[in-house]
Amino acid sequence: MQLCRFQDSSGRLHVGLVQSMDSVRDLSAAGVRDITSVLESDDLLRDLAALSHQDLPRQSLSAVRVLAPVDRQEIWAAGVTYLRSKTARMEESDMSASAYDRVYSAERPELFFKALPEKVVSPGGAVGIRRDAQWNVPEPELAVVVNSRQKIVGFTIGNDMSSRDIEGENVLYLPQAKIYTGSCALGPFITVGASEAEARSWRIVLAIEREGRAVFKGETSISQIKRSFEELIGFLFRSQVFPHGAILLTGTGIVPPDTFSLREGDQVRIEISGIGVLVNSVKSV
Ligand code: DO4
Ligand code: MG
Repeated sequence: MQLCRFQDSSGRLHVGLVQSMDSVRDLSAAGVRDITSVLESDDLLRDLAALSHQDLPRQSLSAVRVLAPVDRQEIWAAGVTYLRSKTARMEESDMSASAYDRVYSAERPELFFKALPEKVVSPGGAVGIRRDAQWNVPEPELAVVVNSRQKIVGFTIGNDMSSRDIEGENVLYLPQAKIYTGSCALGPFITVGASEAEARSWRIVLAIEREGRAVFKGETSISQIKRSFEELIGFLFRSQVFPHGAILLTGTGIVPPDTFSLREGDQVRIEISGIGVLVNSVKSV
């Protein structure tokens, strides 16, 4: 089952249950206020099954604007969870190489704050590349959706946009490399009811187009993530509460060659087999 947020032609916001690739049932017609209230349910699958049996209005997905599936959750990210990410970061920076090397095998993972819900870019929107950076890349990542009781309730697609030259210059610049206008996209749907083992069997594919031509394509398997999702979430919730839950991007395992940087007008397409496809254009910010 998949959940989404969407806006109708009059601008009203709805929560939807995706029925098929082209239609969605309007859960707002059954009184569902927001994504958070659904994810906070004591029995999410039971509630969604009951809602799916109600005669709720349907909308064609092509007739609505699908929004990032987040309303009140903080967005966080884990880093250096794939061997590929560790190697790339060690190559990008003399100064921070040992920090990346050590965090890959340390007990405590790298976790950083990424975005407020209102700053997240929706499917079809434009992600940002910083004007003061020369080396900008998308980071296609599985995003784990967690409720306030630390329960993993779903999975969506995340793009942890990053400025690698700023990050590589000094590890203390990481927040500037990672958190700026348009630096996080999420969507299109939250897949609920999948186990961690199932999510680990999914593949993630990144394709970047420039003026209609493919300029990069790469793929990996979620199974290459070194740490379990429970472990990452366990650290995120240590000494911290998330009253509305949280979304955790789980790190990237696809890194374009060092000669590649995004340009304004590029199109970034991220596909995760159990979720769908997140497409965004790129603009300078
Ligand atoms: O510390 C650098 C960021 C790592 C990251 O975002 C990733 O591995 O995905
Ligand atoms: Mg990342």
